[in-house]
Amino acid sequence: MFVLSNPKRDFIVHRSEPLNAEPPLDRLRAGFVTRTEDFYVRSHGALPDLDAATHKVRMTGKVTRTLEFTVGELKDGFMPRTITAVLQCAGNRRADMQQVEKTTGDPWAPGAIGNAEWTGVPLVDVLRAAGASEEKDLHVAFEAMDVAENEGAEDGPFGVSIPMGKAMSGDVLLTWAMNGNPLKSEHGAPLRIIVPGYAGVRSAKWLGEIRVQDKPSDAFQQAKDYLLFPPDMRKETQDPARGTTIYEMPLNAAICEPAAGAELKAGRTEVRGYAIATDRAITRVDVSSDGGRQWRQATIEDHGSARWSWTLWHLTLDLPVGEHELVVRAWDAAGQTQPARPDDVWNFKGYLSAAWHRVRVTVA
Ligand SMILES: Nc1nc2c(c(=O)[nH]1)N[C@H]1C(S)=C(S)[C@@H](COP(=O)(O)O)O[C@H]1N2
Ligand SMILES: [Mo]
Repeated sequence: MFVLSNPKRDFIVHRSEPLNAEPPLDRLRAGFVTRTEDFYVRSHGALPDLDAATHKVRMTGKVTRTLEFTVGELKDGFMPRTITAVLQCAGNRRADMQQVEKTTGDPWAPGAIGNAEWTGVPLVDVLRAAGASEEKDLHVAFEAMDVAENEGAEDGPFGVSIPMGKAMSGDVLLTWAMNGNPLKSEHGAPLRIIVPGYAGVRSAKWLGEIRVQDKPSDAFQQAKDYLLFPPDMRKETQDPARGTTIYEMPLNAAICEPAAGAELKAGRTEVRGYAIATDRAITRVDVSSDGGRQWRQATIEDHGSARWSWTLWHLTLDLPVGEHELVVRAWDAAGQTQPARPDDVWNFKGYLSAAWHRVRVTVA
């Protein structure tokens, strides 16, 4: 891990070719909407160089009319919509899981997440224009223009799929803009899909083809990777039949400030972070300063009804001199909370790391 400047200044870089990097957590927590320059990047292969003026995306498969469109044609032909939604990597917070036992994948801190304003056209409108079959057991597959480096398998075009029911929801967007500006190339220009509530991997960047089909994508990312495995499974023995495809993301929360290892002055300390419950409201955020024995409730910041966004929270603590373990856990509208220890959810790919987040600080 080293720090590199362009295109993401002072990011924590897990890999530079292709860029895999996350922002420092105080910058992540700077606003309800994450600035594009503070938004993580997760890429499986080299950036494809696509010309927005001429690049065409095709819609094929179980449709009555095959469609082909540039971004310009999509903008001209359909009503745009803007949705504020979190995009979050299934490997967010993997570093915590790696303290239990090594996993595959990069050691993401809690920064592989961001909340952006995405502008595009609802996928459902384009599916209807193509006369797509809407049967519930169908899948909509996204094939991208980048060649993914696949661990333990041959390189191949990045590909994923989502169930038809989700594709028809109206909130899944064929997206050309992020935070009011055209998508940056590292975020999928000229056109990507945004699937609110699902793991980031389903939000394919650099779209090439959208296919309506009767089974999930057989691309590596869909069929072999991004599966949640039971704890006994190891890299050497992995059997995709025993894995569960990761679509919706679990309840999670993280402390963004103070930073892990911070040396603080005695007195008032502002603890700030995010929580997310994926299509449920966050009803309570508990913060402990003694490793999780006693808890206080943080103030939940109100940003109106933002169905697919995160929830920001803060709490002022008065910490005495000494070492402290700050802990956060969130509760959702179904009365669920997070597991206490990463041991409880460990899996060899290090996905869905959503145990209580712990940050050690020293007060002098
Ligand atoms: N074509 C393509 N789409 C992709 C990826 C990729 O490597 N190639 N990475 C996926 C993963 S795992 C995540 S978490 C998000 C990251 O999006 P971002 O880089 O815009 O933050 O994009 C997803 N879409
Ligand atoms: Mo991801």
